[in-house]
This record gives sequence, C-alpha cells and structure tokens, in this order.
Amino acid sequence: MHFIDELTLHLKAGRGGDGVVRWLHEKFKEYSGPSGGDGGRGGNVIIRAVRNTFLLAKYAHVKEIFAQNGEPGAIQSMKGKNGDDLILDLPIGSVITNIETGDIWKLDTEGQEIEILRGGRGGFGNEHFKASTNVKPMESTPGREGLSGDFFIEVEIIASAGLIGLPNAGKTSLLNSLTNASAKIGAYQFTTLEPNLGDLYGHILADIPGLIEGASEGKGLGHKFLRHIKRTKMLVHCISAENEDLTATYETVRKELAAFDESLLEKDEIIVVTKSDILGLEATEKLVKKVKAWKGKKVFILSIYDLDALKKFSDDLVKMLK
Ligand SMILES: Nc1nc2c(ncn2[C@@H]2O[C@H](COP(=O)(O)OP(=O)(O)OP(=O)(O)O)[C@@H](O)[C@H]2O)c(=O)[nH]1
Ligand SMILES: [Mg+2]
Repeated sequence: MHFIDELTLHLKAGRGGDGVVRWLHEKFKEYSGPSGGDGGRGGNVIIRAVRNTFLLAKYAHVKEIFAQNGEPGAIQSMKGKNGDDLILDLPIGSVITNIETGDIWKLDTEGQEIEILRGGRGGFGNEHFKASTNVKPMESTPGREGLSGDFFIEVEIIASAGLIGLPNAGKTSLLNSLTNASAKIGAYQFTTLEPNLGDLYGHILADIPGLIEGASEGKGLGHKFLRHIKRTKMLVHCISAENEDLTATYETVRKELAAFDESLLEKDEIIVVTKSDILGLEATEKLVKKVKAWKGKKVFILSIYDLDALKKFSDDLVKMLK
C-alpha cells in the first residue's frame, strides 16, 4: 500500500454574511422601523482525527479548501444562516502546522476535533443600530473575512511495528511475505523510496526505506522516514545473513536511530536475520551466536523461501504485538 505522508493545503474559514438595511412595512406608515437582520457567521475550519492512514491521498490534487460563507441577514430581523464548518478528516498521527504563524496541532486520538481557523463574524443589520436617538438607522456593517492560511500537514504513521535495516536487507520482501502488501522489491539499494504498509491480522507493519551510515547527515535517502517509527510499539530490525559482520551492521543502524532520536533506542526491538538460505541455516546460526550485542533480544532467523519459519515468525509477532 502506497501512501502520501505530507502535503500543503490552503484553508480558509467562511466570511461572515453582511448585515442588511430593511424596513418594516405597515399599512399607512412609510417607515415602521428598521428590520434588517444580522449576517450569519462564516464556517470554521475544524480538523478531525480518523482511523485511516491513507487519507492524505484524498487531498493530493487539492490546493485549497474553503468553509462555507455565512448568509446575509434578511427582512424582519432575520439573522442569516451560519456557514457550515469545514471538517477536514485527517489520519490519527497527523501534525498540522500553520506555515505563517508556526502554530502546531497534533491529532492523537480517534474522533478528536480542533478548530484551527475561526469563521468571520456576521455584520450587523440596521435593526442593531436602533436607538431613541436613531429611529431610522441607515447603517449596516459587512461580514468579516474568515481567517485563512497555508498549512503543512504530515502524518506520523502509528504502526504497530516498523521494519528497519540497511538497504537490501530484505525488509520489503518480509513485509510482502507476512502481509497483504505487494510492494516493490529489488536486488539493489533504495528500492523503497516511500514507506510501505501492510496489515498483519489487524496490526499495521511499516516498511521504511533503508538506512545507511550517515543517513542522519542526509546520505542515501536521509532519515526523515524514521518519524514513521517514532510511535510504533516495536522495531523489527532486519539484517541480511550476507553481511559478514552482523554486529557492525547492527551498530550502524542503531547509530543512525540514535542520531535521529535517542528515544528510538529504548523501543522494544527484535532481530530478524534474513536470507538464511544463502549461507544455509547452520552457518547462519553460527554467525548469529557470535553476536553479543543482542543479549536479551529475541532473534529470528528467516528466509522468505522457508515458509515454516515465516509462519512461526508471523504467529510470534502477532503475539508480541497484542
Ligand atoms: N535469497 C534470498 N533473497 C532475498 C530474501 N529476501 C529478500 N531477498 C532479495 O534481496 C533483495 C532486496 O530485497 P528487498 O526486500 O527489496 O530489500 P529492502 O530491505 O526492502 O531494500 P531497500 O528497499 O532498498 O531498503 C531482493 O533481490 C530480494 O529478492 C531471502 O530470504 N532470500
Ligand atoms: Mg524495501
């Protein structure tokens, strides 16, 4: 599953409806008094968190969205109808920044609603200006403009587990083998350019682009994708058995994690040594035994061609994510 994780949108709250000048008409009287109603309020812009990680794609070709304007007042002191609020549904895990003001909002819980732009107030009709000194008020005021702004929206996926590792470690292959995903796999580095997601019995697995040494300084594809694993319950660290020094490979990725955010090191982590078919199971097990850095961590040895091992891993992973 491919998804969009950032986007810029121009949002505008509705303009208030104008107040109007109207008169009561009674028989045989030229003026029975002012009766122009106030304008309605313009619609507010409200963001709402929904459980749909892929939602941003819906706005991919949209540049701006407006809330409805308020309606003008009417005769007999009738207030104009308020404009409908614009409710913008965004995935849980969205971070919304007002580019001009720098204000930031985060959507964390399903159903959460936040007003980010206030609609313009409706104008006053002439009835509003009625006073003993002003029995024939001719004035009314226009509705005010609604607030508007450019917003940067980014989604930090709240996946259950994140697949991390060097490029070519077999992360995407593992995602495809475990879930309904059918993401692109390649015998070269940086096949994955955008995160892929898959569903493992209701648990979302996020496969992110490979990390290399120096990713934190922008090498390779950089490491901004790591934001997608900031909120995962667990890291699934994939290391190919093709690497002669598993410890060094492991440490390289851990270093990049730390450079992005130290707290990533505190996350639960399991190790998956991939491509065990290349060396053979026994030789791979020998390599794994040499690694001291994994003490206390669960280590799985897998190959996408070993269906029994995959099935067992899938069952164990589901249990761990519960
Ligand atoms: N022999 C063997 N090859 C595998 C296995 N898993 C993946 N591969 C191969 O390894 C290569 C890289 O696989 P990917 O799944 O694209 O690796 P990745 O970690 O997602 O790579 P990036 O997206 O570049 O970070 C592909 O040629 C896969 O066919 C495995 O279990 N055994
Ligand atoms: Mg990949």
